[in-house]
Amino acid sequence: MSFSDVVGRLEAGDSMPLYMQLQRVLRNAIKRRILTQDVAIPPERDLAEEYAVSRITVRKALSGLVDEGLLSRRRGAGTFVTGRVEKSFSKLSSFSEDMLSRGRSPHSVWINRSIGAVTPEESLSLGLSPGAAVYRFHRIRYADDAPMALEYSTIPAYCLPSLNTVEDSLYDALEKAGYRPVRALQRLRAVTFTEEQAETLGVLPRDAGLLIERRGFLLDGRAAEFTQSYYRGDAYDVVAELNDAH
Ligand code: 16G
Repeated sequence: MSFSDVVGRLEAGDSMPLYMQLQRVLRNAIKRRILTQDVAIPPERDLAEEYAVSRITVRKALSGLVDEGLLSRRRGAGTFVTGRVEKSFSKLSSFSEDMLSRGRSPHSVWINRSIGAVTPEESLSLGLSPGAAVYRFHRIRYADDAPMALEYSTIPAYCLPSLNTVEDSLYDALEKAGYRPVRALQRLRAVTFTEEQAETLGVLPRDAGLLIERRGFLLDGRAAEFTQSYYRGDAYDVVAELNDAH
């Protein structure tokens, strides 16, 4: 059986550009789990022949899916299905650590970073008195070139020496300052992305997302972070290991 027998063919008479048609076929196969994590995509030359399109069309289709995070390129080995990220719900790890442990390269784009007085909502979440100073870090989080999450963190000012100490990783900065949380409470909620959020994450408005709110604490019980992370619902499975309570 050939690749296109399994994955699907292009429809004759479709007016959409060929690279988009090919992307649709591959995207659907990934969504329907016909193509699963770590499956290799055939070489460009073979795909071009099989779908009777040019190699440029194949290259453009695959690059777009790499940008979306559905495929990833491994140097010297080819192009593979990325699969969904399995995120542990019970580990106090950071986004950077989660990605590095999967061999993916994390980076962030800053939406905003500022210092200000705590809002009433934050003061409840963090147990701070009204007027206390906090840092706010708003970021788009990427794995390789794919946007994965939007993250809004509020950190009490006593946890960091200054705004600029946070570079790639918030937890690295907190650890260096001696204020990395050692315990956390998390809440998970289903959300639909607003138009603006969807555009930032490269998904469609009203697509499903996962909101995880983490309140992190220090050994002495003081709060160290309140973070709202909006994860792409199409890219994440949230997992937890459970043990018999008896
Ligand atoms: C994770 C945490 C978030 C933390 C961030 C730090 C969850 C649900 N949230 O996204 O609370 O602020 O990692 O990541 O896991 P960083 O050290 O890479 O900046």
